[in-house]
Amino acid sequence: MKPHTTPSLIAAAAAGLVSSIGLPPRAAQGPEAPGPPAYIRYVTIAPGDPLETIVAKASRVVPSPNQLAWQRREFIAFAHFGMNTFTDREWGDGKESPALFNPTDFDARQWVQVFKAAGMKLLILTAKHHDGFCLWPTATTTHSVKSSPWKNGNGDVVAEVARACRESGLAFGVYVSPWDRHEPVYGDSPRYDEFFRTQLRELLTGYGEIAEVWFDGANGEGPNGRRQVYDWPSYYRVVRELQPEAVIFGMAPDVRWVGTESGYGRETEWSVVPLKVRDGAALRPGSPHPLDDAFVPGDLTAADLGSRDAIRSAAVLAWYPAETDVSIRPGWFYHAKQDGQVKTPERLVDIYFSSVGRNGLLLLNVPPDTRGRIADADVTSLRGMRAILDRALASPAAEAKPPKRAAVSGPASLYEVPIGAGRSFDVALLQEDIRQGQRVEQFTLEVCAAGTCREAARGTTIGYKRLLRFPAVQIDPAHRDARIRLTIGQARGTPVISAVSLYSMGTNQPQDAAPGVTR
Ligand code: FUL
Repeated sequence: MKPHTTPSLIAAAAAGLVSSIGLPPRAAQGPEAPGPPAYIRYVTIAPGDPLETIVAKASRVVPSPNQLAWQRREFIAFAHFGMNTFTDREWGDGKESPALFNPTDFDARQWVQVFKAAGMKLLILTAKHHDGFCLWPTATTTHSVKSSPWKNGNGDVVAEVARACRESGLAFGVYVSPWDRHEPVYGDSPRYDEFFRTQLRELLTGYGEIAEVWFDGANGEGPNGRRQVYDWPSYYRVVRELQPEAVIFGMAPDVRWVGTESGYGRETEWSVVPLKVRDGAALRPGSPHPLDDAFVPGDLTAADLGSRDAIRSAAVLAWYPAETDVSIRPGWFYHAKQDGQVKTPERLVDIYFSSVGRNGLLLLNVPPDTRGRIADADVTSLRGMRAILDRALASPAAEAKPPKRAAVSGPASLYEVPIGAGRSFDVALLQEDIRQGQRVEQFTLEVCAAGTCREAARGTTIGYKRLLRFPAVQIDPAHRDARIRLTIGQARGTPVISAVSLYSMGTNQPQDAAPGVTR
């Protein structure tokens, strides 16, 4: 990507909105500064900025309050439910009769109980998938639950799921597919934009608080053979106005797709990444959503999104963290023939370590069946996953939140945490205080006892949370001085570590970081 600066950015700089090093104004600059840090969602890179300046700028980018609240949810649920559940398909063509939608034993409370017990904090429902069938009685089309036999056309799936979430303290979000294979005005751009904004307004005003709006990038042909040109900024404006605390996933600048649908994030996962901006579009430094008018979706599938090499030629660096979506089954929708292919508890735990444990959020899809309930096989797997995690995380062999910094020299920092004599462990949990930015580029974990230290694991990024599994370490009961030592070998400025904990998972777990192997 070639460096470029938009004319509006130059105007903003001239107006004093952007400081000379490309930072929006901020009350407190240093990581140790008193008081809550003002947030810097993005920085601009001037042509010719040396790498050290770019790295220093990157170190100051932090999440917005909405992004921080989103990140802290860690593990969230996706429910693909709709016309495809009844046609046994993954993508409908929009020609399905609403008469097919007829769950026999719909129970949103059962979904929510299952998700809550699994430790999930938010549920995103496919209010409309690409086939255009709406799970709420919208006024925009007759292609909805209103025309179905379910509850004689008086049902509202969105309302029932939203209510069940609210009753049990789960946050609620909606997937609304912009691609609509049923709607005749799709492809007729201004008319469809208005149609879609109206659907958004219905969803964002009628169902209480919406924590996440999921915008998929699929953009195929509609029933008239035309492809819609979406007016994204106008969609964002509706969300910002009606649900100011929501984050927008996907085709928007709040939360990015991790780049795969496998459930596995990158071992080196940066939340500060280059963002493409539209030439001539305004960045709005004073706004809570400064990137909305300028955002251009980029390729998120690359192996490296945020390293020094990746940020070297950026024009804008933004806080743009990863959401890792994966289905518990091969398909996104329920298919009875996949009942035997539900991911095992062990596989789900491995996915958890490779998503939440790699600075991402895990969005796990668990599709309700034709009854309108979560099937037994999925319930059993989720229970098993939770049991493994609870057992492992119940009693730390060491824990410090935050750990004491034992030394700082240049970018290298040292933290030490005492380990109980006789304890054993094979998992480490590390966290950076991302309110101060994401800074760690390389770290080593050593176990020190009786005057010697030995490496247990090493890695690159930490970010909000890093989980590492390694061969078990047993501390001799006589070694009362045992401690874990975290050395930050390379960082973007002074890192701020907020947690170091050690746990024991036990037998045969996959390894993330064998000693001596750089991850
Ligand atoms: C994709 C869609 O096309 C799939 O059907 C599914 O909804 C997935 C989460 O996003 O792009």
